[in-house]
Amino acid sequence: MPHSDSRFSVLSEGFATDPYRHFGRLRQGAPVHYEPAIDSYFLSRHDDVKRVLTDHEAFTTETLQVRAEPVMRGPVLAQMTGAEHTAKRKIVVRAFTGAALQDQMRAVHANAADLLAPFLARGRIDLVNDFGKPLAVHVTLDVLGLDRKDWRQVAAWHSGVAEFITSLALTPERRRHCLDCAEQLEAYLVPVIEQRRRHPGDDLISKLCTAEFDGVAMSNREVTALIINVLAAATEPADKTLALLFKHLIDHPEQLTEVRRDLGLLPAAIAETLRYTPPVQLIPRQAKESAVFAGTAVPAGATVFCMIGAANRDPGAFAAPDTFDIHRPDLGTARSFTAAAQHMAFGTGLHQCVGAAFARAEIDTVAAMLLPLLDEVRYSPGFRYRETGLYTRGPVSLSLDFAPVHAFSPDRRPHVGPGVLPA
Ligand code: 2IO
Repeated sequence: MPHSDSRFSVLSEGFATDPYRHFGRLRQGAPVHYEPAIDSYFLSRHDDVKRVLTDHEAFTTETLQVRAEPVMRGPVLAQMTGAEHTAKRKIVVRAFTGAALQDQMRAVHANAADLLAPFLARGRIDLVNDFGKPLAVHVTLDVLGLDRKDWRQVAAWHSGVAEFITSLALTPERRRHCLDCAEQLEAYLVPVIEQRRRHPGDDLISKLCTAEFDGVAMSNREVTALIINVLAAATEPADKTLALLFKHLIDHPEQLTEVRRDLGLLPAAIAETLRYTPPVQLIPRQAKESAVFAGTAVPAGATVFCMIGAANRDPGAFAAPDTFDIHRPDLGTARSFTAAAQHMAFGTGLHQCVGAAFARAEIDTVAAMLLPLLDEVRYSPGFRYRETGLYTRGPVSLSLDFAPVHAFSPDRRPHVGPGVLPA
């Protein structure tokens, strides 16, 4: 029998307002929580989540055929296994590490400086809507090699795609809207793909177009799916992570002071932000055979959601898990952006995020530019903090006041934290 508490639902308003308040009770009282309305199981313990994500034979990504493929327009990396997965994953990893990463951080720095400039003399910025969201899209367009002038259109299509993959239930109207966005995005991408096949450049789309697997190039459909995969994965969590980092530092002024004094602490602050408030809260899997967790059986074929926010605050994995502490000894900062990470904000196992090193470098570069400029940073008067999202979760807005800056000339060189670039 599924363990379900009729009084509690992860689909309730109370849970949506503050899921963190409920995680302890879930881990202890209902570590395998069944949600009848969506016929899915929610796992909240660190051990159980780790088991599901590392045993990719027993817990497959087949559910992405219905949860992602309709808007990705084809299979994403996370759906692949074996030699195909290894080969295609390598293409994408290469595009996000080493020399490519160095070039990308120059673009991140330039984009951030451009977006920030108009707000500096005003002494007020909404870090989500004025800065983080447009920045995430600009950076992703640069990486892919798409035209920055199309950013508003691409951002709108991305919203539809993201809504589809991150909704636990969609009305037929919203579903149609999301599919329309995806179809228009695909129609926009296909001519670009065809052009890059003829005239490849250094961008990721060109690399995907020219790469061969078993001597055969990928079809337009395969390339499209991987482009939308990267678009969603690089855009959707970025503004959330940046805003959450600033929120936690503002809420812990002594840690903010320390990070300001030593920007080398940023990777630890980013890793702790990802542990404490992961922007991706849920990772779905499908049980191949029936499986038992904490004495409760999950049937074969069941959809299982790994609750990353709950696992990251499991006292069995982290001491004083509800405390934000960039110096926590059990964080393991150096490992936090690798397969050995103790927190699971990037997932873990075979399909662990390919963009982890990119994410770290992006947030590090941007935060290192913002911190010295946003002197006396604080919440704007009357600002009310609110988060939304059950799947991806982050601040709705983050309106900040700071000492106005009149002469702005950002350092031409991006700050680079230790270990971001290979020596
Ligand atoms: C895009 C939630 C944006 C991924 C997904 C269908 C596959 C995969 C993820 C992350 C972030 C998204 N899942 N990235 O959770 O590529």
